[in-house]
Amino acid sequence: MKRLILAAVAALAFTGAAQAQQTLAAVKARGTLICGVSQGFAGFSAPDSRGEYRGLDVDYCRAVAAAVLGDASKVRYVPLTAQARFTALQGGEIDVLFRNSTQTYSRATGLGLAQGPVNFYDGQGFAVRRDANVRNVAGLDGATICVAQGTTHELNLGDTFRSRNLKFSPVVFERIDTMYEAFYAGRCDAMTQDASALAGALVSARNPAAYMVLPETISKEPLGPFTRNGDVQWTNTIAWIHNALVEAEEYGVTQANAQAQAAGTNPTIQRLLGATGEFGKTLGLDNAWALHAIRAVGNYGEIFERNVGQGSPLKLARGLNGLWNHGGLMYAIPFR
Ligand SMILES: N[C@@H](CCC(=O)N[C@@H](CS)C(=O)NCC(=O)O)C(=O)O
Repeated sequence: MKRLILAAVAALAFTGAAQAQQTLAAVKARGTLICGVSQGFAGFSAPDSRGEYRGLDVDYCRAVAAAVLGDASKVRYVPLTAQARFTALQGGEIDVLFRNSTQTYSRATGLGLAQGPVNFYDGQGFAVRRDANVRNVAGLDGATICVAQGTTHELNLGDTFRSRNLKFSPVVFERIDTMYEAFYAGRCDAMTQDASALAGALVSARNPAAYMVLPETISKEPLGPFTRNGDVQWTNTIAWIHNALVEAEEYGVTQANAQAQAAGTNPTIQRLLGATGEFGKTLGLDNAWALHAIRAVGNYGEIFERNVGQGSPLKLARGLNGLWNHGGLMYAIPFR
């Protein structure tokens, strides 16, 4: 009997592992990538005036579709709240989550999910009304603070204020749009979230000049993709697409010149773009997968500048998101 039960458990575990391995094959068979994104904040993932999703996270979804399916437009976007995002991935509703999600120990070890490489180094910030004359976090002592449920921010807020002996009253929201409305209506003295998300929110406020983001951040928020545990091939695919976008920036391969560079003579660039070697085969992709991705969305620097940098209303500086040889943390693993 015991042996039977053990065999059944082993069979179940095997089925689970086999299922977990199937995302790449499932995406190819379906012909569409199902990408989990936010419900909408400017710069990362938000529908534009024509209803088309745009942003840094969206460009990653498009890069994956281009690399895997050869067509960046073959993406179905699933907008998810902070609360719902990980269950949607666990339950197989989405193939990958690109939703300003912070990588942490408990998310890595407790959720049955795999964390991909960091594609945006962020930190938790605070937005206040300019006329409130608050200039730093200490100035928020006794403040009412709007915060989103199911985020790293709830915990960071409590930890920071307690350890600095500051008092605060949290007002917790499940939906981000209701949080913004509450803040703009003056129901809280400050609203807290990732500094990038605050910048994105304020550009679409009715009167952006009335608000400011405090220069101080209180946490590390390494944002990146999540996939299901046990699907090494798919997790690798997502990781190497990010790597390719960063490597492309380092080697000066751009959306405009990628095709010409593939026919050039630099051996690193030729391997990256699939002109030599068989780096597509080991991932289960077309040899020109990185070329497809870069032609669709550009290199990491182009993605950054277009969506959140100088080419966008957010105008965020590269900072930690610069290349490693320009003082940042973006460092691609070599294509060897
Ligand atoms: N990076 C943080 C926060 C991510 C997050 O969900 N932020 C909220 C606001 S603080 C958001 O962007 N919501 C957008 C939405 O719900 O569409 C995390 O992973 O917990």
